[in-house]
Amino acid sequence: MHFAYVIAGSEATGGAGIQADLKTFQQLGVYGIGTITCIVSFDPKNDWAHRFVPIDPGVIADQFEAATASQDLDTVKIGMLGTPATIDAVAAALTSQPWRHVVLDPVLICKGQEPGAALNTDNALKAKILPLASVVTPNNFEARALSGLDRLDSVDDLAEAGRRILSHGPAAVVVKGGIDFPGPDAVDVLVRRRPGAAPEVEVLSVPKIGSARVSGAGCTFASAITAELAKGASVSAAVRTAKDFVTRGIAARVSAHTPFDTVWPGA
Ligand code: PXL
Repeated sequence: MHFAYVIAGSEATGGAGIQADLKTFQQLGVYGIGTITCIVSFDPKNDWAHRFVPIDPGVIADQFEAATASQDLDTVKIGMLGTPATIDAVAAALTSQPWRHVVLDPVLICKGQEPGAALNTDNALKAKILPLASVVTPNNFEARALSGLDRLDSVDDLAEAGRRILSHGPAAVVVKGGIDFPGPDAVDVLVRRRPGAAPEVEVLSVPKIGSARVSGAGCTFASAITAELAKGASVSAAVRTAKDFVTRGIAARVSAHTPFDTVWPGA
C-alpha cells in the first residue's frame, strides 16, 4: 500500500480543497490521510462569498501527530493554509521529520476572493513553506506573485517565472498557464533544477476545455502529482499523469449552484 498525505483546507461544497485531494488520492489508488488547516464555507446568501475559519494551531499539530504516528509518511501535499499562525504550525510540523516529496500548491487566493486580502500570509508562505517544498504548482496569478513578473503571456514567460521560483529552494516548479494564458491551449511548464546545469524546461500542452474556470482543478492537479510521487513515479511522469488526470476531470466537470462548475476526479 502506498500512502499519500495532505495538509489543506476543507471546502464545504466538496469541489475543492481537501475533499478534492482525498477523492484524487482514492482514484489514483493510494491511501489518503488528511490534516485540516481551515474551513471554507461559501455563503450562498451573499454571492457565495468566502467564509473562512482557521483551525487552532494546536489542533493542526495534533492531527499531524496522529497522521504521522499511524503510518510512515514520506510524501505530502500542502494546500490552503490561510493564516501566518497556520503557516508556522505547518512549517514546524514539516521540519520535524524528513520527506521524500513535499508538493506545495501555493494557494494565495481562492476563486472569487479579493486579491491582496492577506499579504502577510502570502509573505509567510513564501518565506517559511516554499523553501521546504520539492515541487510547487503555482497558477498564473500565484506565479506572478512568487516570481515578481508582471505578465505571463508566453511559454518563455512561464519558464522564466519557474526559474525565479526555483531560486527559493524547490527542486521543481510547474507553472500553470491556465485559462488566463493567451491562445487555445492549456499550457503548463515544468522547470526542474539540475546540478551544475541550467534548469530543464518541459512544456505540457493540451487544448483548453471551454473558457471558464473550474473549481478544484488546481487542488486535483497537485494531489494527483502527490499520489503519483507516493507510488514512486518520477517528477516528470507524475506531472504528465496529473495533467492527463485533471484534463479528464475538467472534461467531466460537475455543474453546481455555485458560480463555478467543479472538477470530477472520478472521471
Ligand atoms: O481552489 C483553491 C482552494 C483550496 N483550498 C480550499 C479552498 C479553495 C477555493 O475555494 O476553499 C479550502
